[in-house]
Amino acid sequence: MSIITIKTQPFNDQKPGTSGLRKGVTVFQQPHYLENFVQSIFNSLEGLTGKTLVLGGDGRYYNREAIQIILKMAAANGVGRILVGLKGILSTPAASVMIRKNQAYGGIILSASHNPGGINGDFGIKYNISNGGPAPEKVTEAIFAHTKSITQYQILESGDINLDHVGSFKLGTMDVEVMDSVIPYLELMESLFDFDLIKNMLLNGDFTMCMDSLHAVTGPYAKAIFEGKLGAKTGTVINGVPLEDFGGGHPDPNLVYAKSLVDVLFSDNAPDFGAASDGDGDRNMILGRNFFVNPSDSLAVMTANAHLVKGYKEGLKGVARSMPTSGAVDRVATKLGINCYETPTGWKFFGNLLDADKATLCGEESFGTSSNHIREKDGLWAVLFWLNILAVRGESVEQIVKSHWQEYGRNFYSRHDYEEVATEGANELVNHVNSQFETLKGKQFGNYTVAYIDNFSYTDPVDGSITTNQGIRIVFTDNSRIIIRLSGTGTKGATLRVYLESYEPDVSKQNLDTQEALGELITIAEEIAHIKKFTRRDVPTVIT
Ligand code: G16
Repeated sequence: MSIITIKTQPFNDQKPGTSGLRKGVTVFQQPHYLENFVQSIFNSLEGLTGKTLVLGGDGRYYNREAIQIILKMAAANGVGRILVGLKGILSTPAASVMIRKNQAYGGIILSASHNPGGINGDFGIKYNISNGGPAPEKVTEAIFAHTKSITQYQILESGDINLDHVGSFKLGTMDVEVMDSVIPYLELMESLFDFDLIKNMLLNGDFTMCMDSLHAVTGPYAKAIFEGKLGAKTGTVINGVPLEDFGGGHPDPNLVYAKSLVDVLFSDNAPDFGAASDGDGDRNMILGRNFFVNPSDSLAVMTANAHLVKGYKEGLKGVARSMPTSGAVDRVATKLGINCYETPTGWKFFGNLLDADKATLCGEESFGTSSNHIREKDGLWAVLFWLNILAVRGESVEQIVKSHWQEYGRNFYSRHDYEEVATEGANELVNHVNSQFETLKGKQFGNYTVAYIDNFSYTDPVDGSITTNQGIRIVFTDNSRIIIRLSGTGTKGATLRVYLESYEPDVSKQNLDTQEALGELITIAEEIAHIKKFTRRDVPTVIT
């Protein structure tokens, strides 16, 4: 086996987005494309020689090929040991567990998360640092800088490693361990939640649930936890076999792409509880019988009930949410007397807060919630958190959320996505809104008056780093908000996200339909941003 050096030229489109580099599979399949990015990761890491890395992915098309390439490149770049997920499978939260448990130097996760897979779908790669979390911006910027000047990469000439069995191998001087990540993940979950109580609810009561893994990575983990350890009946986990193309579906747990689960939960004989997770297992959607829990509300309810959950009984140090996430959790934090931090979109911004013990729970409107147990968001963790609350309180999901609204008031909240619109139009829309920064303040729109308009920037309270241009906020005098930003995870054209929020303390008005309650704000957003004109769409692709 010898190390060979391959000459290459930079690609000009390897800037990581909100969460790693995401492109179409065919882009990654171009000669040298993956290799350039992987070598740039290695080039940007100091002191990598002899260290341990974690490697795996969400099982999508090109996962196995990419793993073999990365293994050979790691061996050629002096990595000491690599822990690889069995069959190449590693959910994003399990990768975080493996990095932390094995005190690895970092990890490479192959995933395009909720984006569709298959030969015509998307692929992605992200680097996680030694705390188990996504690389912060200074690391991704260093990787990007290397992609722009790369001239060669190193790779070991060798055969492939058998990923289908647990075992230890040698690749040059590097040790390769193929590991089943379900085991350490399950052990961590058992330490955080009252499995006996949940098991009792699943076995002895008339409680029923359905977990939809959308043919993505969580299938093996969900089966081991719910049908194995917790004794739920076979069939509780649906779409539990990971497929390279996610069965042709879109592995995004929301009301549109997980519609078949939503239909089950809104049918006559609906189970008490439903949940879904995404391509790489870090997102979650929570449903009750005939009831959808908005992710922003989910974070607030989890925060308010954390004292009932085994691993969080000692109390929370603080909470954090991304800027576009509703302020529902802020109200709970105020009552608990803890800090609530507001960060830009992207899980990487929570890492410092968690490391510094400033926050215990974090969450985002984009169906992500997690805690300080790892440094990624964690879909199945959120499902277990909810099950633990349900088992303690013995009430339905709907009762729990509605009593929460009664106590704290309801933050009506919705996100309108316009996916894959022309980039030019999306940029023009943003410029058009930016051009109104001087004129909008104080302007009245029906019942609403603009208090201020700005572009969100964030100063990290731990390391002082500053991140600017994180979304336009139009905030009204009653604290209602319209937020406009472009997604950093799409791969085709641009995806416009419009976030809408208003607060309703009056219990008699809390049962309104969300879109109805936000109707006036939706009209104002159109008036200010001319969404239809710039996107050339009459309606959003996805409404959450
Ligand atoms: C990623 C990030 C999240 C972010 C989401 C949406 O999630 O980790 O923090 O909220 O993308 O980002 P955007 O609005 O820029 O598309 P995932 O699950 O795709 O890794």
